[in-house]
Amino acid sequence: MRTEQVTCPLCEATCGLDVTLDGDRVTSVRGDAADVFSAGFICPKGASLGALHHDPDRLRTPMIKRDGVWESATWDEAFAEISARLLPIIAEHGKDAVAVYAGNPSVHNTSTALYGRVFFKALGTRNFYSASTVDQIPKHLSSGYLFGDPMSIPVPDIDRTDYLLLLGANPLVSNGSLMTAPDMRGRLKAIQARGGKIVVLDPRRSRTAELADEHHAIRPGTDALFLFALVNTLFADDLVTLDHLADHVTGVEDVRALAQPFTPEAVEPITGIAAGTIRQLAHDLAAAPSAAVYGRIGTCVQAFGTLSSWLVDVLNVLTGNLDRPGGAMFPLAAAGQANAQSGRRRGFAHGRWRSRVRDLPEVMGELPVATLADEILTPGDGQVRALVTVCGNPCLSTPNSARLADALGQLDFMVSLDVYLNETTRHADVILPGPTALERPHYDVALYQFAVRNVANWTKAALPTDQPQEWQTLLRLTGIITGAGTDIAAMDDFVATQFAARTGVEPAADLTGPERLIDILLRGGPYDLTLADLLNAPHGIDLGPLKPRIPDVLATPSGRVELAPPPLTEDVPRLVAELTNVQSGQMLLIGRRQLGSNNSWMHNLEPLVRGKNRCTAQVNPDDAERLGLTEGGTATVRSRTGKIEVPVEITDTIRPGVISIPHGWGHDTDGARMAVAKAHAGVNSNLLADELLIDALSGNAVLNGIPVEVSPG
Ligand SMILES: Nc1nc2c(c(=O)[nH]1)N[C@H]1C(S)=C(S)[C@@H](COP(=O)(O)OP(=O)(O)OC[C@H]3O[C@@H](n4cnc5c(=O)[nH]c(N)nc54)[C@H](O)[C@@H]3O)O[C@H]1N2
Ligand SMILES: Nc1nc2c(c(=O)[nH]1)N[C@H]1C(S)=C(S)[C@@H](COP(=O)(O)OP(=O)(O)OC[C@H]3O[C@@H](n4cnc5c(=O)[nH]c(N)nc54)[C@H](O)[C@@H]3O)O[C@H]1N2
Ligand code: SF4
Ligand SMILES: [Mo]
Repeated sequence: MRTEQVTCPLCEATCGLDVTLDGDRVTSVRGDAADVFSAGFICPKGASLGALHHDPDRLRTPMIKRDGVWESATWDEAFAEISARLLPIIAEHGKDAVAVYAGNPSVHNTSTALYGRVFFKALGTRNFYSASTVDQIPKHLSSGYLFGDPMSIPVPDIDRTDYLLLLGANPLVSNGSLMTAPDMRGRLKAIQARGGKIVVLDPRRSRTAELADEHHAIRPGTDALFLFALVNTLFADDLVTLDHLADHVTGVEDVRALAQPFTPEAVEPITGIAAGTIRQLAHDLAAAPSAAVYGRIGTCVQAFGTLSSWLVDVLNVLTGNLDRPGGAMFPLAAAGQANAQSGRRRGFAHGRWRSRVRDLPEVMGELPVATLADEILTPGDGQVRALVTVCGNPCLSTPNSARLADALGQLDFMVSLDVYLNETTRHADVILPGPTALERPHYDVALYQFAVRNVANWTKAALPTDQPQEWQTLLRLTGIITGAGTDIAAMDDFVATQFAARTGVEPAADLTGPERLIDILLRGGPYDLTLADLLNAPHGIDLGPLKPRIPDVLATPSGRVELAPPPLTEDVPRLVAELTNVQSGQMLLIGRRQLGSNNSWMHNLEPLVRGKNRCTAQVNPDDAERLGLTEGGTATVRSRTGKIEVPVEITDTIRPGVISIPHGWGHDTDGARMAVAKAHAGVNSNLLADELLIDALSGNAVLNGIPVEVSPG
């Protein structure tokens, strides 16, 4: 029996776990009490890492589909198949004929986070898609223009703040997002214990709203109006205090002018938040010794996702809370912090190219996944004919998923790097599995860039594996595309040389793979750490609380926070038009996250699905009565794109006029191989999400506030 320390890669919280092994069997997974960041915290998903590792349905060998029948294959056979089928498509139709979809776990996986882009660069396709456009791309877009770098996303300094205003986030269930912070309950309760206040804006009384000091049930999709009314009040009541930011901000007067139409009275009937409440919140925010405004997925996956994301930081600036302890601050990770690299380009632009069919803008080199099906289904020059998915399940995660599934069925070729034969990978011709979290080293190169404390933690592989690591698979694929062949070591040396050139340090002679790259990033990073330092610290290294980083962090053309950048403010007239939109009483669909779910992919683990069916439609008692819905009965929910039947749960935790169905369910598809998930199938709420509803600025999908018709039966 032995116990290994493993950083959990499942969500953004980066908890340190103690994994106890008896030979190659996992006997227990517990929170690591000595972890410098998580101090013993664990959630049900982390506790299921053993079940995931031992899941008999998890793929352990490559799979090739021939004449519709899946066969286990060797790695060489799988790569030969890919070479034989992908290269002719590129030769005949060009690089853009191959699309990529990178899913959420690709960011949580050191191999794919570091080597994915090597492969994607080799592919050179403009048809790059990811889960970011059903998630946080609006926040990257607003940050790119405000601060000059789309990775410069301020996080609430939650451990020191006196006032936290949360919109569209439920960190007690999600464990935080764009805010890496294990044990949210502990951290939120600590705010209250030191006399601080938590306010939640959410159409549902979520767990976080239950704990908060105030909850206001906002109408879905109206956050930008609410936030603008706070801005309006700050100006009207002379509450704007830039303080230490005074010399570092431009555009304040432009914002004042733009905020004019959005009085609390004007937004009240649309947001459902009383004008008096809005005024009070603005005064509380301004009066708090320190405060942070934080918006997450509820504010992003809506029609005004970018404006909401922008206004969150406008409020942080206008109250003098940006970049100061207890406010919203810029982390400084030990490795790979994008906005700390030397020789950065100044300025940011999106829309450098546009999608072929719907003319949607590129943001950070990617196109909106809401238009992936269009690009596959619409004939003509530049049509997508092949797809590579990396850790993604877009058939459950993206809008109008029935149409996307149809589109995937029409591809000439599809490869999936994935660990399950599921709703998406069933459409593939080749599936390449990767090792589990216990069989690979890990360093959270992406999420530490959003941590509320600067920390660094390296995980050694707890168990050996005879499968290739995913970085090796990605380099093999790179070799196929570039013609460089099968010499992975040589390609890896080349990658390391490039990393070294960027950071100005020599690659270590005795390391390879992610170990070598992380070592380079650490040594070239702000704390002069080495991989050896982290290997000597299995519970992590605490690098202290966040420190102010303005002006150095700013990369805008002016070198200041550009508070009213035209590419964002050009969208304000669309929001002004909302002020006169007549409210129809239409039911609006929103989602909700659940402790035992991880988007779509952990429902094959018995410990996470046992108990009553969680895939229910929550409705308010008033709506239930009006619509004739009964507790435990069935509701038929229709939108422009589809129709689903789902069990009804009547609860006053949800605002009237709103119906909530969690996403990531719907595991009854033929051709998937996930026995437990199939027995707890639920329904796919993204059959109802309309791919035509997007945030105009970013192309991000609208997944909350979807107009639906609801009827019994
Ligand atoms: N309606 C609605 N839809 C939503 C959302 C919502 O709130 N409402 N949320 C959106 C958000 S925020 C996100 S991030 C997306 C997520 O969208 P996706 O990333 O497309 O979906 P996931 O469910 O995370 O699927 C992850 C896939 O990766 C595979 N996988 C897991 N671990 C590994 C690994 O180590 N290696 C490899 N190769 N594969 C692995 C799993 O088997 C699964 O196929 O969903 C979005 N969709
Ligand atoms: N257990 C669990 N944890 C997860 C995940 C998971 O699937 N399960 N997924 C992970 C991923 S990929 C992400 S991106 C994060 C997301 O992390 P969070 O953003 O904290 O996610 P949610 O729990 O979906 O919280 C969103 C909240 O927004 C509310 N909401 C919906 N529409 C609106 C609106 O228009 N306005 C406002 N103000 N609120 C609205 C919803 O009711 C919900 O309570 O969670 C991560 N953590
Ligand atoms: S909160 Fe996130 S990181 Fe922590 S154990 Fe749960 S899934 Fe893992
Ligand atoms: Mo996400």
